[in-house]
Amino acid sequence: MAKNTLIQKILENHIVSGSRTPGEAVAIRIDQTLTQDATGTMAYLELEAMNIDRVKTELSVSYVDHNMMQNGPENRNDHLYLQSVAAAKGVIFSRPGNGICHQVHLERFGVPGKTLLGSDSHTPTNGGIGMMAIGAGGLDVALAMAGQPFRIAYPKIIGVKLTGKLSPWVAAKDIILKMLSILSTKGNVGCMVEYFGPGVAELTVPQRATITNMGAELGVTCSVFPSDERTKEFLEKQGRGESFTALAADADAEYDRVIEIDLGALEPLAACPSSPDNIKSIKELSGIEVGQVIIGSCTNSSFRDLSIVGAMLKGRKIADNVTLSIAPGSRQVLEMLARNGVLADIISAGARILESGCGPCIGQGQSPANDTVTLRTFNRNFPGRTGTKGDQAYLVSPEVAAAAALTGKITPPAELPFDCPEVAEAEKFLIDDSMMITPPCCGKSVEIIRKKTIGAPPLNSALPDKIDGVALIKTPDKTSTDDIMPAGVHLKHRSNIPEYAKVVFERFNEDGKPTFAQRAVAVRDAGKHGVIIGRDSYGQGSSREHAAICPMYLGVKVLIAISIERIHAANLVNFGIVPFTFADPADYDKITEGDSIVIEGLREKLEKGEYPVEVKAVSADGKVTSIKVNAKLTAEDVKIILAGGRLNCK
Ligand code: MIC
Ligand code: SF4
Repeated sequence: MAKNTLIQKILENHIVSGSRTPGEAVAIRIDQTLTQDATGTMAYLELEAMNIDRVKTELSVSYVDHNMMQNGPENRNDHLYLQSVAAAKGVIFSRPGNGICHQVHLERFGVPGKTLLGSDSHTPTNGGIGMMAIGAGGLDVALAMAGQPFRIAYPKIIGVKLTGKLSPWVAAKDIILKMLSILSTKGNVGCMVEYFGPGVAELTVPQRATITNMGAELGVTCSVFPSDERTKEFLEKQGRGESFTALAADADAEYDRVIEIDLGALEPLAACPSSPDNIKSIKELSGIEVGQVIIGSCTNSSFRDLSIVGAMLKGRKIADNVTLSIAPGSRQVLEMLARNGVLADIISAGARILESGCGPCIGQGQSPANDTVTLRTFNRNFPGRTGTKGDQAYLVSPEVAAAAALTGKITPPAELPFDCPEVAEAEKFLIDDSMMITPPCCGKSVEIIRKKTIGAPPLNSALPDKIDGVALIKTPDKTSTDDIMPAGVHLKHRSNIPEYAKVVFERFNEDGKPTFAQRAVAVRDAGKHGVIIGRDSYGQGSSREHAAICPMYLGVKVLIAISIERIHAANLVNFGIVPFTFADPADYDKITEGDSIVIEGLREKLEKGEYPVEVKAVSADGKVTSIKVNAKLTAEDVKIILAGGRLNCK
C-alpha cells in the first residue's frame, strides 16, 4: 500500500541519484528556473563562464523586479545585460514593470508537480500551485540552466493538517504567522513542509502562495500544497487549464511531524520587530501609533489582497498621521484594478501608488521616519531592512494594514465600524503576455550588452593547507544575509563586486573605527586569511550569493558558526569558503574578535573527512585555546572548496 506524501511523490519523479534517507544528499532534475535582476546578473555571468549556448531546462525566466529605482545608470545597465543575455541563452525575459518574479511566475508559468529552482529565497511561493519550488544561490541556478541536477538533503517532511475555515478578517498571512510562532525561523534546515487536510480546499492559490512564500522565513527548503479543484480553477482563469494535474498525498501518508491548525481558531497576528517569528496578536498590539503602512511584496499583493484593501478604503480617507503606499505584485493585478475601478478607490483614499516590483520590501525607497512604527504586508522585518536604522517594522495581513491606514494605529479589524467586505475572486484574470520577451530560436548572433558597471564574477584561490587567520568579526544569533550584504541603496552594485564588497557587514561597523571591509583587506594584504565567527542560524534570509562572494573577495576563507542556514551554506561552498560549525556551541564564547585563528593540515582533513577539526585561537596576549569544529560536506563539496570554488572546477 502506497503511503507517500506529495513531496515524496514529486521527489520520486525528479531524483537522479542519491539516497532517500533524511539528511543524505539527493540530486534532483530541475524543470524550470527563475532569476531576478539583483541575483540574476551574477547568475548569467556565471552561466556565460560555463560556455553553455542555450539553457537546457523546460523553461527559464529572467525577471526584473528588484532594482527598479534607476538612481544612476547601474540598474538600467543590468536590465540591458539581462535582456540581451536572455535572448542569447534561450530565456524568457520579463520586462521591468511586469511585477515580482514569484507572483508573475505563479500567474503565468507555474505548473503543479514540476520542480522550480530560483535565485531568490522566496521561490517556494510557487509551492502554492503544487510545485516543488526551491530557492538557491545564483551559481546553483546557473548550473540548473546548464542542465545539471540540483543537490538537496533528502528532507524531513513536516505535514501541516489544516481544518476549519478562516473567520472574517483572518487571512492566509495569519496562517503562516501562526506557523512561524510554532516553528520559529531557526532549526528547520533540511525540512520541507506539506499542507493537507480539509482546510486546504478553503484556500485559493494566491492564499496558498502567501503561506508557501513565508516558508522561506521558517528556513525550510520548500513548502507544497496539493493541486486540486482550486488549482484547476486558478489555472483556467489564467488561461492555462492545460497545465493542471491533480496531485495529493496518499490518504495514509506518514510525516516526520504533524502540526494541526484549525483555521477557524486563528485571529489576526503580526510579526513584531525585528524578526518574522516574533509573533503577537493584533489585539495585544492594539492602539500602537503607526506612521507608515505599505501593502505589497511577493507575500501579499495578489488581486484578492488588493481588492479587499480597495473595498476597505472605498469612500474613506487614511488617517492624518500615516502614509499608505501600495505596490501591486504584478502588471496583471495593477491593470485589473485600474480597469475595474478599485485603483481609483485606493487612490482617492490617499494611497501612494508604487510600480509593480519589490520596491520598499528590499529597501528601494519609502524608508520610515526615525522612531516610528511601520506596518508592512511583507515577509521580512530584519533590523534596518527598511533603510532606517533602529526601525520598528511589523509584518501583517492586508486587512490589518488597511485598518491601521484608516485609524492611524494598530487596530483589530473587527473593531472597525464596518463589516469585513465580501470580495469575490476574479472571474477571469487579464491575460497579456506582450511584455514578456520570448527568446529567438537560436541566440548565437545576439549581441550581449555589457556596459561598464557589469563586472565578471571574481575567482577565489585554492584553499591553503594551513589557515593562518584572524577572527575578523563575531556576529550574533540569526545573522541574516541582509546583515552580511545590505541591499537598499547598495543594491545597484550587485554586478560590481569590488564596489559592493565595501559594505560587507556594514550594520556592525562602528563610527570612527575601521570598517569590516578595511579590516579584512588589511588582513588579506598581510598574507593572512579572514575568518568569520557566527552564532546560531547564520545566513538566514535572502539567497544572495553576494553574502559569500563579497567576503570571499575580501579574503575570507573560513566561517565558524553554531549553525548555518541551507542556502547560505551552499553559497559558501560554491565560492570556496569552508562552512564549519562548532562541535561545542559554548566555544563561541572562547573566541574574541581579533584573535589569530590557526588550522593546520586543513586540505587533508577535509579530503579524508577527519572530523572534528582542531582550531587554535590565539588571543592578543598569546593565550592559546583549542576548539573543535565540524563540517557537513559531500565529496563534491570538498572538491569545490579545495579548488577555491565551483568556478575553478573543470
Ligand atoms: C530578499 O527578499 O531579501 C531578496 C532581495 O528578494 C533576496 C534576493 C536578493 O538578495 O537579491 C532573496 O530573498 O533571496
Ligand atoms: Fe522582492 Fe521582497 Fe519578495 Fe524579496 S521578499 S522577492 S525583495 S518582494
